[in-house]
Amino acid sequence: MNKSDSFSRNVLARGPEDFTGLRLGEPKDFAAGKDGVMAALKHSLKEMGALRSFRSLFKMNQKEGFDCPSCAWPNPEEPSSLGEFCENGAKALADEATISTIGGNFFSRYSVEELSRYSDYELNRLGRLSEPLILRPQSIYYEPIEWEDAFRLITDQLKELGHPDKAIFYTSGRSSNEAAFLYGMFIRAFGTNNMPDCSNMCHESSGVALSETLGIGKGSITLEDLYGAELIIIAGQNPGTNHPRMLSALEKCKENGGKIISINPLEEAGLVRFKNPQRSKGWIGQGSPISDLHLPVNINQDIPLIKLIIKRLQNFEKQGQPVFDHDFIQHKTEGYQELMDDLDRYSKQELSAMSGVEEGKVEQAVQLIADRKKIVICWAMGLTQHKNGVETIREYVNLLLLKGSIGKPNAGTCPVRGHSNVQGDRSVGIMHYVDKDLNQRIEKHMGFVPPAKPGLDTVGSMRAMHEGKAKIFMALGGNFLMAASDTDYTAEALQNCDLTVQVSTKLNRSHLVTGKTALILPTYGRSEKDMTGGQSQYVTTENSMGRVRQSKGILRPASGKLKSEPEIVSALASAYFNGDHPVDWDTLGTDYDLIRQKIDLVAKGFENTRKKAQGSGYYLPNNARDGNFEKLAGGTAKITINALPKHQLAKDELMLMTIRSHDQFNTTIYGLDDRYRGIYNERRIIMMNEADIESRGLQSGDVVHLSSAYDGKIRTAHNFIVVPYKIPQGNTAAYFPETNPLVPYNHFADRSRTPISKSIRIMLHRR
Ligand SMILES: Nc1nc2c(c(=O)[nH]1)N[C@H]1C(S)=C(S)[C@@H](COP(=O)(O)OP(=O)(O)OC[C@H]3O[C@@H](n4cnc5c(=O)[nH]c(N)nc54)[C@H](O)[C@@H]3O)O[C@H]1N2
Ligand SMILES: Nc1nc2c(c(=O)[nH]1)N[C@H]1C(S)=C(S)[C@@H](COP(=O)(O)OP(=O)(O)OC[C@H]3O[C@@H](n4cnc5c(=O)[nH]c(N)nc54)[C@H](O)[C@@H]3O)O[C@H]1N2
Ligand code: SF4
Ligand SMILES: [Mo]
Repeated sequence: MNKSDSFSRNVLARGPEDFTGLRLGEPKDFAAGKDGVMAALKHSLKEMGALRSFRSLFKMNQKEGFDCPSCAWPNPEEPSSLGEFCENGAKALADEATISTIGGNFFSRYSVEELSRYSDYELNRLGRLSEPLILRPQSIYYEPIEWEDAFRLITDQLKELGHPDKAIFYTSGRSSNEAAFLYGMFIRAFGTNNMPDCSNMCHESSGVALSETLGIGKGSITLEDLYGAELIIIAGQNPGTNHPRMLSALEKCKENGGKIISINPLEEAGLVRFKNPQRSKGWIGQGSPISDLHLPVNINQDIPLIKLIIKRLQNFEKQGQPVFDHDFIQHKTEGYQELMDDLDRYSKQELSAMSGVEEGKVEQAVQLIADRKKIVICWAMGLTQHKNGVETIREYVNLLLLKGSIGKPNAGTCPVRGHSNVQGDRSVGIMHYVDKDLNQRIEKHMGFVPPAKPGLDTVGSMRAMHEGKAKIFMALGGNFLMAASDTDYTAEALQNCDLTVQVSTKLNRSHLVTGKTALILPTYGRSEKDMTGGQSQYVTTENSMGRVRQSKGILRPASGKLKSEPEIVSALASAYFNGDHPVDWDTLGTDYDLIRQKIDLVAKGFENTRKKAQGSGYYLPNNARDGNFEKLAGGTAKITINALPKHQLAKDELMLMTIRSHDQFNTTIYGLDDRYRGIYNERRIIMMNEADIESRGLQSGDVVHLSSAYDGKIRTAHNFIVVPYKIPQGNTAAYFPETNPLVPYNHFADRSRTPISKSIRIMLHRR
């Protein structure tokens, strides 16, 4: 059986016989509460049993415990002893700490071809990977391999490559600072900057926009800033599902008199009301209202909406009622007058029609903004994954700068990060671009000269593999095949490689669509006790707000044959250099304190991490938080001019955003329900406005194929059930990763190169 045949037949063309039994209910108008606690318990008990569940859940996000492996939301200064986790944190833990395992025995019975027929949900359910495995060139069965042999095989192939740039090293954002640092150092010592990471598909647009305008690619606020904000705007983010404990912070803000505006094509349950399970009233009462105002913007029409809001604010100014912070604008920014002049080019009617938000609601938003000075803007993938993701974020930053809401308490930027340590991985050196200062510090403190040529990001890597220019792909975590755009293209790219290596905890489709030879190197999860080098080790992570903290697993590892990520990377480096390198890889890999010492010297802002990461940890420096823009040209923050989006939808086209259900973590599918949206037991659905369903002669429950047409190429995702949903006309939503085959590999955000996963032009075809 040809490995590539099995892929296209089994994954991309799932038929109606694969439907799992859709049930529709009413979308919820609150998040969490009793149902959330029950769902958390159900997953925990099923996967881990009672003892393991209770031991681990109450150590998660506690000072002496381990960091939740799910999202990057920060912990409060004093975590609650009642538990500092949410339903989806509990699911992530249960998923990682499951007692089911699969190893050589299992893989001798199921070929790669047979496993390819499993859905992503079924693959994940098989359990934890328990030993290193190899898929040899002529075989369709994975078989066990000794660790040393695996390292030798990788080393031999790396040496035969001819040029270091023919290798690609991906990172997903779950790796610790220690693992990511060692990995980044090994890759540079090997000789390339080909370090795509999940950020490229995620918050890269935020990084680019914020660096340009405020001089730092991270958010500026702390968790406590949210409590006292006068106004929080939540745009393009679904915190009830993806950052559930954020709702506790929003609840506090409301209790302190703050207001909340949500900007989103969907009215997500978590943004309506929150029943806080840490409080008794969260169990029995109505819960706390969250949003004061919801603006149902059309997909990717945030720029016209914000321009309209700024234009109306400008009106107050023209009438002699100042609503902007002129002192701040004058001393700390540049570009004000240009922006004001530029606004004259647009009519209110035009902006209003594009945004799709009714006038009365825009007026209410304008009033809330005009009257307040301490404003926070939070956002996630709804802003970043568009062709104009960078501009969209810059437009929101304009609003903050005009209001002087940067560099003071209770105000600022809050790009809410995805993976639990995606921000830390960047801070310690996972990046495809070259930072000259970092390179100098590497040379000084690590004793080798890192490459000066920029490397490949995610879309660049896909292309290089597809064109046969890169032949080895290694991944520290993640599921590159299903996360990246254009699934078919990415599959072909990976299959072009001579060797693919995945350091993983659970089986996923990237293990089944591989290079000629494939390796699976199984590793610990965050919750597991790490006794590398015979001593109890801990790692550190950086949360979404830039605080570095220790994380120490407590559970018995899934198998005795696992290695920690730092040990895997150092053993690989040691096998590769065989003693002939200035870095003592072996010693580093077995004593994480030594890695932390190197991080302090090499990564910017880290300092005495060994001591300072204890307890609630320490904040890395942040110029935007301090209101210091000295390092930007002219020493000022930048107010920018951003063009309106241009989509030119053809007559029959609709706009599609690919989003997460409540029962998944990225490509890991925990279950088949999207409880808050009232969609149960099926993932292959498309949410549509009733009028769009009707005008196409369709009905709820009909099955359609989705296709996108870019540059003359038609891409299709088969068999999706039509679900009527409250979404603005012309807009649709479906789940990622099932819809990734529709996202063209060569369409991505300007400058950040993030795939356009939230604004894909599609057509529907009856089955
Ligand atoms: N449980 C769970 N937690 C997670 C994850 C997970 O998969 N599961 N993933 C993690 C990761 S890596 C990330 S990056 C984050 C993702 O967190 P989110 O960004 O919240 O995740 P998405 O489901 O992609 O949701 C995007 C939201 O943006 C809205 N939206 C889409 N397009 C637009 C637009 O053009 N304008 C506006 N204003 N809104 C828009 C959608 O309706 C949706 O509510 O979550 C992290 N946390
Ligand atoms: N269409 C569309 N595409 C998207 C998105 C979207 O919204 N729409 N979102 C994008 C975003 S924001 C992101 S961040 C990417 C996510 O892209 P990735 O980070 O590549 O994907 P994940 O699904 O998070 O990776 C899951 C796998 O990681 C492994 N894993 C889990 N924990 C660990 C660990 O502790 N160590 C190691 N070594 N491995 C571990 C498991 O084997 C698991 O199967 O997807 C992107 N793709
Ligand atoms: S909010 Fe995020 S980090 Fe906190 S427990 Fe939930 S999933 Fe984990
Ligand atoms: Mo992400």
